[in-house]
Amino acid sequence: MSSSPKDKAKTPEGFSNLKTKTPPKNSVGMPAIKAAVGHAVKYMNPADALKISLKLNQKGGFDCPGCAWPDPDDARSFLGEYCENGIKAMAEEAQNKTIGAEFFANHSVDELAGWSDFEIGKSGRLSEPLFLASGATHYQPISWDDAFKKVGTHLNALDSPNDAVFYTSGRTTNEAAFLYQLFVREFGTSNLPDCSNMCHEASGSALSETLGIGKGSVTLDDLYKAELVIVMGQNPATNHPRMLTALEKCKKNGGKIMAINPLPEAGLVKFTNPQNPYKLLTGGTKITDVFVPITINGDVAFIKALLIKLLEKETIDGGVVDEGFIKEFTHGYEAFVSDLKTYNFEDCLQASGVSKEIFDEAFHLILNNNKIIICWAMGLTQHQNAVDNIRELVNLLLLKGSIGKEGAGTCPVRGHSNVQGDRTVGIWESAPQAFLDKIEAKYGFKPSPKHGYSVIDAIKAMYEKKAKVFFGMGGNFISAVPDTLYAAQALANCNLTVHVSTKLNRSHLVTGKEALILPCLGRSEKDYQKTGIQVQSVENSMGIVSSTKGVLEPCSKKIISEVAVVCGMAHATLKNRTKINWLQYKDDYNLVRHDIQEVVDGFDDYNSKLKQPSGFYLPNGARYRNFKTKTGKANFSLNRLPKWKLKDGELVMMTIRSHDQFNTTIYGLNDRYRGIYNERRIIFMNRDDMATRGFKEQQVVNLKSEFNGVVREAHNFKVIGYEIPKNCCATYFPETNVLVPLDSFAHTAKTPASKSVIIRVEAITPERLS
Ligand SMILES: Nc1nc2c(c(=O)[nH]1)N[C@H]1C(S)=C(S)[C@@H](COP(=O)(O)OP(=O)(O)OC[C@H]3O[C@@H](n4cnc5c(=O)[nH]c(N)nc54)[C@H](O)[C@@H]3O)O[C@H]1N2
Ligand SMILES: Nc1nc2c(c(=O)[nH]1)N[C@H]1C(S)=C(S)[C@@H](COP(=O)(O)OP(=O)(O)OC[C@H]3O[C@@H](n4cnc5c(=O)[nH]c(N)nc54)[C@H](O)[C@@H]3O)O[C@H]1N2
Ligand SMILES: [Mo]
Repeated sequence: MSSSPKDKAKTPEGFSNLKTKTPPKNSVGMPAIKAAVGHAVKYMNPADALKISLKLNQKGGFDCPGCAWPDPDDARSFLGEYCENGIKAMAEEAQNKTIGAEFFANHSVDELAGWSDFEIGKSGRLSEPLFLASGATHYQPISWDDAFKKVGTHLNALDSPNDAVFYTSGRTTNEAAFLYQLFVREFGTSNLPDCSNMCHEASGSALSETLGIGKGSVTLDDLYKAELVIVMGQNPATNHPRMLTALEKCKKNGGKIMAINPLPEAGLVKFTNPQNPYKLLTGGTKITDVFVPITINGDVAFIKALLIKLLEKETIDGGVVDEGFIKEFTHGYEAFVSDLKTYNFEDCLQASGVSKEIFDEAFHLILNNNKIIICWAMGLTQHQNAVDNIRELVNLLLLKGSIGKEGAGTCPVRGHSNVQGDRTVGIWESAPQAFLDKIEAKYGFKPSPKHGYSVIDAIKAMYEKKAKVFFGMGGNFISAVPDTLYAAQALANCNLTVHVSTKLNRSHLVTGKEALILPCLGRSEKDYQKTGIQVQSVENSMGIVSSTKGVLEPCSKKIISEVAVVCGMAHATLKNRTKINWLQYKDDYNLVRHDIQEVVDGFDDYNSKLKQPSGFYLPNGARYRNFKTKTGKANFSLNRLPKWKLKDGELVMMTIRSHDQFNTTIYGLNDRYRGIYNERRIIFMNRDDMATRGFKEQQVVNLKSEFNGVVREAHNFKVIGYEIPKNCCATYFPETNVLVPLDSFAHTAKTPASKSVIIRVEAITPERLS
């Protein structure tokens, strides 16, 4: 009997062979080089590995499919603008193994679902299109033509175009993303959920409302020139390693760094630049001047405490706030000040979990510096009050006049390498009407003005059988989304699930009645088309658009580009209903860019500007104090302290990344910077919280979350005593996504609150273990 969708969606509950060490204080350095080389040698052909490391993030090379951190505009170091996790990302994509018909004949879907995510990922690159027929146990090869026909038949059989969901992960290039959303809109729906919904959506909401642009305002150069950089809710040594080079440069120029994080993450403490041989020998740079060990979701409280003290000081001594800036460029200051007066400093400090001593150090750094940048990532965006988190940090910057000038501003550090670009070119379930009007003017069809499903809405719609076809452009939906078991049923309710992918993942195994895997080229591979090898483009975290061109031969002759997938699917689905000559685009991507230029602001002379070696900056009003908000000014906002309270025995859990994973892709089983080896099913706990519960180191426990009366469980985790504030704990994503309630999400943005999941931890009795 075949296992249920829920069983297939869960990560296997067995243990590996856990070893622990004291977490190191230093990051990167020699161990990082060793780890990177180890991965490259193990999974890639040596010649490919060399080609890749010379071209990664180089001008005229290809953009690393790892994170979205920008490359320097000027000189780029030899060895590539490279980092350990960039090399791991490449080793993952440019694997020397491929899987196709034979592999899938040998392994049933059920069997593969029993493999760990690590084993699934290491099976190899997908090398041909595959089809899972209704009731079948194994995927079988299918031709591209038949695959496109299948998609078209299913889509055209729907009662309404709104019964299909078109997901996007953030690796898709501008060209593929633009065509994809164009197809979806011509097909007739706005159902374009994307990984951003689970990632920086709260940043986009908060920044658009307060500063008039959903992106950050700073450039790399600003980071070098800042007097103070605050890194909040972010673990750069693992997730954006090249950011540490920028922080090091900032420090060299006299800047200070403050980190606000429940965990003393290794890279925040000390960093050894892998490109600096002297530093490799002498042991690195101390990065953080003040480390603030905040309680999970204590950020609004902490910033409020700072704001209260800054205004007190202003009243006594003056000269603290930037009056000129506030008067000329902001709106809502008086309301903000009177609202702040309703809060008490001690209450806020207590809610933040920070000691008065550390608060004072942080306060003085902010008081004494006026060029401040705040960087943040998932530690701020994945809470119910995520939008408040970001609006409150904007309040702090506005008060100090720290926006729209050199060395100051907002820096939401994006995740996927082109997640920002995808949104810019139209992957947006609630795209502004002005954008839709431009599509209508250019192509002559009227895009649906109705907002489509975000990720959470899409899951519900599939669960309720309102949506019946799921199409994923990249990503690993079932493992990335909250509430894994509910989502599994949602996908299983579909008539067809389709994934455009480079690698096998769990989403291919938790299917609708029928399923397709459409294998595509990765960033590192040459994209041969009729007019020659194609160049594509991406936008990084700081709004720079640059070209990317693969250097390796494709891993199989039967895989095609994402652009070609969209063109083939659009042609087969829309037939003579279309107003667009779909097949022309895949022959020449210049045509796609030509269209983007006409529809999206900021892309004038796209094709020629893309030839500039460092790419080009998109317009950014906030960078120049041109705030395109409803009031025409930068808006102060009023934010509340979070309301949730722990009951006796409960802990608040954040689901985070280990050092050896890229989201749901598991590179390996270690988390070197936290001293964890060979295991992912662990829970980091404060030692006092362990003692209260009578837990020993490596005790095996089950985790339970209860939300609105529904209990969710995750089994078999080993307890690790760790330097984490009391009442807080941490586990790895995606193993604990089963515990994240679908209905616990950020107001306005709908980002799942996967950094504040309230749980209980229960010891497993020895009898149950055996
Ligand atoms: N190698 C690698 N690189 C990646 C990724 C990857 O998985 N692997 N993923 C990419 C993607 S898509 C993204 S979005 C980014 C993610 O980059 P990060 O946001 O750095 O990733 P997380 O592991 O989720 O780490 C969240 C951090 O926030 C802290 N934190 C949690 N809750 C709170 C809180 O309430 N307040 C504060 N102040 N801090 C908190 C955690 O301790 C942790 O250090 O990285 C991108 N780059
Ligand atoms: N609990 C919890 N859940 C989370 C998070 C968390 O912190 N905690 N983080 C959230 C965040 S920030 C994000 S961004 C999402 C990530 O969600 P997703 O973007 O959906 O997940 P990924 O793991 O990045 O997707 C990996 C898959 O993408 C495919 N892939 C890789 N490269 C390419 C390519 O070039 N083209 C195509 N077509 N496919 C490719 C491969 O098949 C691979 O298996 O997860 C979210 N989920
Ligand atoms: Mo992300």
